[in-house]
Amino acid sequence: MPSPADLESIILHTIASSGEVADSGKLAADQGVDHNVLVGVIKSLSADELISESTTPNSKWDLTEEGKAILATGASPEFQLFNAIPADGISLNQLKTQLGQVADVGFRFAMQNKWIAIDKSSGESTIQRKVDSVEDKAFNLLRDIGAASRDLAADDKEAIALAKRKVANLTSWKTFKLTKGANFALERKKAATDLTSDMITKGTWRQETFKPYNFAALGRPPSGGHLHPLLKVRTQFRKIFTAMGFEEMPTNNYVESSFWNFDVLFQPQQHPARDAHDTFFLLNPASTPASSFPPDYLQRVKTTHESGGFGSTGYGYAWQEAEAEKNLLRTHTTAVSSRMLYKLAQEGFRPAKYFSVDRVFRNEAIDRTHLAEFHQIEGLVCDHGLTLGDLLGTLELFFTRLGLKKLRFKPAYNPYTEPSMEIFSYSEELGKWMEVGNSGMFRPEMLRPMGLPEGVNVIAWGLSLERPTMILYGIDNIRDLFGHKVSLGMVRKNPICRLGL
Ligand code: FB9
Repeated sequence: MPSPADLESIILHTIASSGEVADSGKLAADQGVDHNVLVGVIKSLSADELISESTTPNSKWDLTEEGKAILATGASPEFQLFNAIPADGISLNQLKTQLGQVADVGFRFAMQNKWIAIDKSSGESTIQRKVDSVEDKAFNLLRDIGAASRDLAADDKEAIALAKRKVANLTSWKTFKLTKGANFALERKKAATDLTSDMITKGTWRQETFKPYNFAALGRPPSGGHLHPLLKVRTQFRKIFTAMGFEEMPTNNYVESSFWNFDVLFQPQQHPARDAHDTFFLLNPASTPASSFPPDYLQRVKTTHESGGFGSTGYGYAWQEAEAEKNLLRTHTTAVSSRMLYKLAQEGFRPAKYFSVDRVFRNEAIDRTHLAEFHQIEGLVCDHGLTLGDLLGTLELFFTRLGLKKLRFKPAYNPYTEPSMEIFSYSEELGKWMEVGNSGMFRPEMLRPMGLPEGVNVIAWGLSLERPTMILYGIDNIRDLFGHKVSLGMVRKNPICRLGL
């Protein structure tokens, strides 16, 4: 049995010697191979344009089992019925008695052929012959099909009539006529799959045939792979926030202006957090022109810092645009919250619940649990008449979903929230209270200049992604979790406990 490689050579040499392979079906028969195997070789040669193929339609009539049964009786049912009718006629019942189940089929086709008629003149229905003799064409055609002695087209009407009687059927298939292709050769030059440095230095790439890219090819299934624990814990936080009806904020800008990161939060321009010792300022581009900030909003922010408003005395200093223009790596995702709240005010206030989980950057001393960057998690609720009680209740709901039930709150200070609270939870494992976040109500000096309606408040809180992840995965040095010294094996770690209930 020739191999596909043999078949390839047979095809190429046949075309070279006689100009073509007239019919792939005949070639398959001559070689004693299944035509489908030969088609595979044809498609491969054709893909590389060694050969060209044209399609030849083929069809063949065959007998069904029923057709073979009729052939074995020597005559069609209608011919048998016609010959069983005496000169003076006969009833259908008598014919059924004589011919059995052949009578019904024979009656139907003898009537269709107009060989017989029903005579009711004597009161009882008898079947009479309408002609003296008939030719059993159906049987003759069955005999010729069975013997494959007649060349029948696929649309032969008599054969189609037999197919309708389910005594014959048509099989159709394609074969191919093969001729030389654009790249015809007796030997297939294996297409190169890589452009090597050797080809380039020697210039042999000019003679190479390169295998075309198959962009539909599936990628190699990865042998393994693990999500980083931070990403897995981020997904869990996303599920908790989403379940609480919060919408994720767009946080895809690490670089921010001091205006959005500090000034709009009513953080004074002399605040130590705005010093280069705590914040990463950019050298290039060093600033965002103040003209790109909403001018009316900028004026309200300036005035609030200088002389207050909304019951505030402000800070009483000369607010500098140049300071607000300085670009930095955002120190908190509250910069994103400020943009979202401003947008909410400008588009027409509606109650909203937002959250964010993304990287923030602080130019601080690093230690076992702190790097110069971390992932901040922040949640906020903006609505009419929110109170500290709403904040406490929301924090209870949120941290309970983390599995942190016993909470205590400690007054704290943030430049942009008043009141502010540090959040603590009692850890049974550690046997002590641990800080789990910070929170507060955004000040009017932040909210009013945005244009949020009177009476609308915002409760907000934040925590880090690294701290819970390190606890969940039993990692006590943040460098083993995040950064260039992380061992890749770490991503295979399983959590030592679950986040949540
Ligand atoms: O995440 C923190 N601790 C934490 C959180 C969850 C947790 O889960 C348990 C296992 C289940 C365990 C611990 N902290 C906040 C507290 C400390 O880790 C702290 O030392 C480090 N803090 C970071 C800031 O460090 C420079 C964590 C980070 C933090 C702190 C405050 C905010 C965000 C992140 C905030 C805020 C805020 C306040 C008001 C309005 C809007 C945002």
